[in-house]
Amino acid sequence: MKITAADVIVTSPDRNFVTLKITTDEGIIGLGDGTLNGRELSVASYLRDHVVPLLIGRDPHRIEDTWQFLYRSAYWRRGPVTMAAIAAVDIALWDIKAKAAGMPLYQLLGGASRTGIMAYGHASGRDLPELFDSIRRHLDLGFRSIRVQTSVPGINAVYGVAAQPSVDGKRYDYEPAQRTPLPAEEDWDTRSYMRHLPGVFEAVRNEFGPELPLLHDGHHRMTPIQAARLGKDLEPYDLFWLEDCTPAENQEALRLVRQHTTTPLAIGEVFNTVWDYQTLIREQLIDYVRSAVTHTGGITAMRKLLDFAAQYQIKSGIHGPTDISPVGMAAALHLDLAIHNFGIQEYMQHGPLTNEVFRQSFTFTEGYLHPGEQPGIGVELDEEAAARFPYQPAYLPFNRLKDGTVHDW
Ligand code: EZ4
Ligand code: CO
Repeated sequence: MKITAADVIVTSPDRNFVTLKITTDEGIIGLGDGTLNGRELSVASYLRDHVVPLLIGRDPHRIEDTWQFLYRSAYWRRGPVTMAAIAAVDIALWDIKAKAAGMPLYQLLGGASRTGIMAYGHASGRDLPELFDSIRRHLDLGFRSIRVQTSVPGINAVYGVAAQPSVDGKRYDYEPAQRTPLPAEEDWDTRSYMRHLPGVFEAVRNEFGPELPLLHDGHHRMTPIQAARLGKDLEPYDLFWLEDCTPAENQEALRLVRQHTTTPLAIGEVFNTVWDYQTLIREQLIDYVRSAVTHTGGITAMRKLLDFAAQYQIKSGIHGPTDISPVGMAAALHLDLAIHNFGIQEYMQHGPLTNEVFRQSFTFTEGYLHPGEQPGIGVELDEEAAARFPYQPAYLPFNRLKDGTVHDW
């Protein structure tokens, strides 16, 4: 088999997505996701200008060789743009191989290790009644694990809170990137947040009982000692995980956090290679790996990363926000089903326009996702529908403290 064409499709149904479509001389087509929120056109250019010409004529079955070739021949290693582009190629090649085999991808990864994939949804509220309603809505949708994000008194806009006003009028939790010409400015105060959060978890536990797995995303905003303190303060509420408590390019910081708290820690949605986890995994400083298949070099690299993590009893918690396209989401589900050290899968649910452009075989039943039995990864792209939604500039917001200092968002 030979690759005869590779096309980059940028579409913006509910938000921007970058999709790579690889065509072969045997008529088999593979899809890959290279979406990088707020920097989509960089990946599109990397693919179109620098990768597509290298793919024409190659044997699509040589996935490992193609991965190594794209990684090593670039000379400039790692980085979110490069690794999202490599992921797009890798996912598309696995899609082709599984279609050629006539099997859903998870069969090629060793077959199913479980019957369903436990997913968590995003509940949030500006106050407790709104938060409780949101949790109940998620329980009604079938979710059996729930992430809890809340507004904080004195702060106007907090990451992850759905109902707060956004600049472009869209629901905020659903898509934090806003279609604005410049990034929206938000405000932040870590001490107010740390004072407010434990009481919210206490109220949620009192209302919903001890059983329900609860998660929380700190979104990179604390210093190591603040994170240690928050982890301790949240221990009575038995979190499934505390995510991104510190900006984790400083891997050593997690040693301090770890010494002080037994709250499980999840890190890595902004990482793009196994090297970003070297200290975190070897020293067992985290409990869950948060990488997205789309941002960490695809199935090939994620499988190796998660096998490495498994040696240390660290589990998967693959990133699944709406800025991962249905193609990247489906790729994650095949991996989730196959690996032994599966932990949980984030599932934010795409909007109706996205589902019109990307036809999907995966299912969500009573809290469990399943990638389906269609050969390949199980996603088809409706190119006519995609063409109706051209790219729209959009930025993630950023934070300033009360004195004007830029802070991690
Ligand atoms: O803010 O993917 O856990 N999920 C998250 C996401 C990220 C977005 C950024 O593009 O932190 O909602
Ligand atoms: Co996160």
